[in-house]
Amino acid sequence: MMTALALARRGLGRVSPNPAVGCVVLDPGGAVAGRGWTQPGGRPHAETEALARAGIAARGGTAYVSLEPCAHHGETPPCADALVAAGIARAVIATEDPDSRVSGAGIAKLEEAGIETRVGIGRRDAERLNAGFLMRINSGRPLVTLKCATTLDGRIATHSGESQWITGEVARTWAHGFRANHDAVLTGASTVRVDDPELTCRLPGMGDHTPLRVVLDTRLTTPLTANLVSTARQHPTCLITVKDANDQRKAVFVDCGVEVIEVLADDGGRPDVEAALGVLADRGITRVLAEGGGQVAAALLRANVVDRIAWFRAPAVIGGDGIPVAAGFGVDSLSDMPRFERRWEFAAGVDSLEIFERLGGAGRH
Ligand code: AOF
Ligand code: ZN
Repeated sequence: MMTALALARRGLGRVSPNPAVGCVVLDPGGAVAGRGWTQPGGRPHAETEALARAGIAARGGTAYVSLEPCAHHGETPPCADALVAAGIARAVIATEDPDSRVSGAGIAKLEEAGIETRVGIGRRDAERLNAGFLMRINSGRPLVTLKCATTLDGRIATHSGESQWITGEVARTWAHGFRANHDAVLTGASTVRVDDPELTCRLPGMGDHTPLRVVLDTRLTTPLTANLVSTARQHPTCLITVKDANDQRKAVFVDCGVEVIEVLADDGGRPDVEAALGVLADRGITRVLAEGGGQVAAALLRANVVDRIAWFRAPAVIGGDGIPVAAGFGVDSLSDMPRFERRWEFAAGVDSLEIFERLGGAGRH
């Protein structure tokens, strides 16, 4: 199952709105006969791929699948039927698929066909891996990972706004890897103005892993000369602004290939982040990497939608006049603080990377 999960992970960022699933088929003697994972675009599914490789070796064998096989006729026939037809004797499944078209029906099909079926092996890891898919189905929004790159004292720039580069080359390479396994990357218009990021995945051979690029832009002030705008025809880009945006300004962006989406304003007059995430979920986005500045971080934290934090820290100190990682967001008492727990820590060259998960929140099942 750990192998199936590792295969599944390959799909993250490329399969939405589908889950990233992995499958390992063993022959009756227990040797690996076929491996598969959900393909870019979400199809073919993992099981079809693994069974195709296993061929007749699957007969009487075992299938390890990181998610309940589907039971519905989509563009491809149900994976549960494919496992039955291949003559699989035993199925080991990490967790159920909450999609209403599946939701237990895949397991039922296997059992009805006499396949010995076990569910729950590796459940926690499978749920963590597909937390984005599960979040979209269960809560109508994508999983949100906040990426920060700060000094030890949590600063992202000096008081004059100088921010490039606080963390080193290795940390930045990791950050490109994060882009690759997310469906969308989210930033704010002021970050676009100041840093002019491309928000692409520039890892060798992974140029086509660039996620949808999304800018929260209250007044449509993103410069037309910004890298994001000039590359919008190569990499899908959208601006999320508030309702009743200036039509002329909107048209200019649309002409550049940038999509403009209007959502309700929050009490500060900015695009409401929950509404923005809802719109992204409606478009099939399951995993969002937030790479903005202090305003976007504060808005997400205030709305309590930060599920994970990927925090790169450079061994350096700016001091109190530097710009903090999150602007104020109304924490008056410690009991109001969003709290996280540290899940992993890594050395990223000279910097450190810690991954946190919201306490009691996404990814903890
Ligand atoms: C599987 N194996 O590898 C994946 C599954 O639009 P369709 O027809 O591709 O169906 C999408 C649904 O199929 C998705 O919501 C989820 O329930 C399931 N995804 N199932 O057996 C896979 N990716
Ligand atoms: Zn399937």
